[in-house]
Amino acid sequence: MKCSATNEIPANPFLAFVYKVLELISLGAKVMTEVTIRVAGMSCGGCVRNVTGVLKALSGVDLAEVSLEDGVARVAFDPAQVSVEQLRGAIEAAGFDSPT
Ligand SMILES: [Cu+2]
Repeated sequence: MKCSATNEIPANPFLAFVYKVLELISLGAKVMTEVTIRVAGMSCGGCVRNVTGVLKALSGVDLAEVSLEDGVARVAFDPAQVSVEQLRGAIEAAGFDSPT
């Protein structure tokens, strides 16, 4: 005989994960994404502070770490509030290049 229960959380692990994420979102937890963006044109610590500043000024950005040596910015952000394209746009608006 087939079970016809309808109110149970699915046993499928992917669906169980989706339910968990939805539960976290409903509790107010932010889902953060981390990305490494290339930044060209930086030559000193002032440039690093500049890029760090414009990234952190965007709402949705929680963390921005810029490396002059590596020419990259590592950003932790909330994808519901800001996109990678907007992060790159802010870097370019500050006078630097963000090659893909
Ligand atoms: Cu500089």
